[in-house]
Amino acid sequence: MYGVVLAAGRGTRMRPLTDRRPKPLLPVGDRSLLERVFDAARDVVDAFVVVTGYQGEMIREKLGESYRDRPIHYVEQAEPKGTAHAIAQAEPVVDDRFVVLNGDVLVNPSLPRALVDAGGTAVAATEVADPSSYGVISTAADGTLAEIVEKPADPPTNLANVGCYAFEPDVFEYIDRTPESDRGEYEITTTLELVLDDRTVSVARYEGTWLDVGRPWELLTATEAVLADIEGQHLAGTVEDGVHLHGPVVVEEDARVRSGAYVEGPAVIRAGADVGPNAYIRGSTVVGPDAHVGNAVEVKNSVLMADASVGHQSYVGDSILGRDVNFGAGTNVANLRHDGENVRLTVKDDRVDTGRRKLGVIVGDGAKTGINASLNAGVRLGADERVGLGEVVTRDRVSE
Ligand code: TTP
Repeated sequence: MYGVVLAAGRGTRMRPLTDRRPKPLLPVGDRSLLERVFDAARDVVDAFVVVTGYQGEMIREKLGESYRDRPIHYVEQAEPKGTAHAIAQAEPVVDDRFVVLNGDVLVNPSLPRALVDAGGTAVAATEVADPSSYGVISTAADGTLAEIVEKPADPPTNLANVGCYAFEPDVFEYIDRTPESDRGEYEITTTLELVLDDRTVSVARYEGTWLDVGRPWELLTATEAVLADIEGQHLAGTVEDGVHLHGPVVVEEDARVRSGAYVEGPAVIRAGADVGPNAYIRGSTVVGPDAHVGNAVEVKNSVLMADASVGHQSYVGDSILGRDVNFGAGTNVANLRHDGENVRLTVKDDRVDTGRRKLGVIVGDGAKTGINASLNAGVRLGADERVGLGEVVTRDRVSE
């Protein structure tokens, strides 16, 4: 069976982290989101079809021709005209029943399995506390799909559409007949309405992890979820005498944790990273490949991508630092508002409640701060942005 993975979106809500990479290549723990989607589907899938678009060449370069013995076919969606349009690009490759997964979700292998077992055309559904921001699924008396209503004010059920499906090859004929939606996209949920006119659609119930990684803080949530599954300590790199390791900690090959460092897991120090001396790393933190955390730096619940560097006597909390970010000595991140309210972040021009009391900064690749810079909670810095020495940054610096 083929697994079609949708990876063509622009990822605008994730900016600035998606300025220089497609969203599915964002790192979650020790591998990319896309590789985690592959891992979830690998049991039921013989080969993958990846629909690429925005910065698709990076995906081809990074993943190559196969993933853990499963061949990868790439197809191109020239414009992100919607999920149905994306799936249509797979038509030349797939010739049998297939599953569809988004390239930006964190799910367990039981999800693709449930779709396969459901038979025929199937949509995955999971119970959520507040379904009003999702596509909400109603079922008929026999448990098959009755209707999907997008973001209803008064949700008829608690079942959210996970956005993962199984299709018969005739879905391509239905996609051909799918009209444009109000927001100008060809959406697979509209296609499903056409299928429903002719036959039943199964609802595959799913109860495991389902994290849609669409906005910056959701990358922290996904990282927390993945790191929570680490058991024990795995120390392939160098851990100098006088380092204190507590809880689940991974130190990959060629990484070095210097004397006096105090690491409270879950934490992953990736290959080639250099931490300390006397650094304090608190969970859930990933210090990316070849990243550097200097003397007397505290990093808490944060993601440092490859080659990021945090200079001595800095504090980084609940933050994401892109590739090659450089924080000058004494850079301090605020991650809590004085009024104790949730931190808000700008997502596509809207100020959005992140649901987090603690959130620091989101920093695009290559950005740099001078010594003693102060960055307020919920600030985004664009790729290559420069913050001067001693500067206080209270507003986003991202060109939209
Ligand atoms: P979205 O998250 O709706 O879109 P996006 O990834 O472009 O992000 P944003 O809204 O922030 O710009 O897409 C859901 C999934 O479908 C995601 O995995 C990307 C994929 N997709 C395509 O492959 N092609 C498309 O035309 C669209 C709209 C989405």
